[in-house]
Amino acid sequence: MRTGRFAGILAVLMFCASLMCSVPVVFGAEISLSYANFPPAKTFPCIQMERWKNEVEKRTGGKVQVQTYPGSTLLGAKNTLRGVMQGQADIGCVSLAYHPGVFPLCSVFELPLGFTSSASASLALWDLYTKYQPKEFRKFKVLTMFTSAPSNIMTKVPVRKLGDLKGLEVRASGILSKILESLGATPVSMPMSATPEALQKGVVKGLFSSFEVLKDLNFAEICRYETETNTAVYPFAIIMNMRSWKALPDDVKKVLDDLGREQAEWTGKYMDEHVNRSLAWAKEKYAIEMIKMSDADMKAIKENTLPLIEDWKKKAADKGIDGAKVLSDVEASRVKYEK
Ligand code: DTR
Repeated sequence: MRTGRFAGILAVLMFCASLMCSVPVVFGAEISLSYANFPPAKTFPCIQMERWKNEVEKRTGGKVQVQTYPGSTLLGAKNTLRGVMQGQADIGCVSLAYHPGVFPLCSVFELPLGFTSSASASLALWDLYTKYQPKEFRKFKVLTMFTSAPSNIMTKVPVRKLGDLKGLEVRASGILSKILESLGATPVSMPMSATPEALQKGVVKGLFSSFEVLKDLNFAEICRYETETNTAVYPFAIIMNMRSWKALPDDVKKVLDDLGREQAEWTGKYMDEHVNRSLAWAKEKYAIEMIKMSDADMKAIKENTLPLIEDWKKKAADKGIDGAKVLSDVEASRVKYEK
């Protein structure tokens, strides 16, 4: 840490210069990294960001300082990919489902593959990325990946049977919007960050996501009916600007690489535990109603969504991806981690 007037001016100039380029600022803590996240600070993508920050600062002995920017204060949901590519942030959180067609391989995790937890899906997603090193991420360093917990339907009006979904405007994104469509609903695709306003204004009558948002975004107040589908998850990637990555010393690179799988596992476990806490909180505070559809309806949901898997395989083949092999690898991981 430099002292004195000249050093102070130099530090300010360096900091300003760092905003125009992607090379981490060697300033104060030696290395300072900016980390952009789109949803509010109390949501799980930001909770895991703060844990990663603390671990990196601890494991580098303070050599690296991570400046976190939750709630779209640096980059929003739709401009994180470009923003990290251009160096507006060193690191960013991307929900793959917000970018249809951009992630032909890892979007497999948006399909109804039968994962029952974020813990198993997150590890399976990281294993898939590690094995295939998909070219869809070739412009970035991927620091970790994880998923939401399985998705369910949270609504202002009760959805007790499949027919209740007909024409109902429900928020989702990516392939999960197509799942809703296959069930007769009217999907309205948008990032999670846009969902509170859409619910308030009545643009949507509910949302299709994991239950922890009932607490983290207080959706339990407006969506008192929770229909359990426990289907597809939403995959996420934490990406880093490649110039920022290459500028890091080897010892810091090792700390970040060692955190890859560990952070996926930590986030998955946190997510599953937090879903349970959030449901208990929502039942206590808002007396939400948990709804299970009939076995026949659940069977119909499975049958109606199967064609989406074939659609994904066709799109994957168009990109030179052996979809059947990817699905087989993901299923093997699901069996392994869901034991
Ligand atoms: N609904 C998905 C994933 C997701 C689940 N919980 C949160 C919290 C904050 C942001 C996203 C999510 C999505 O919109 O990406």
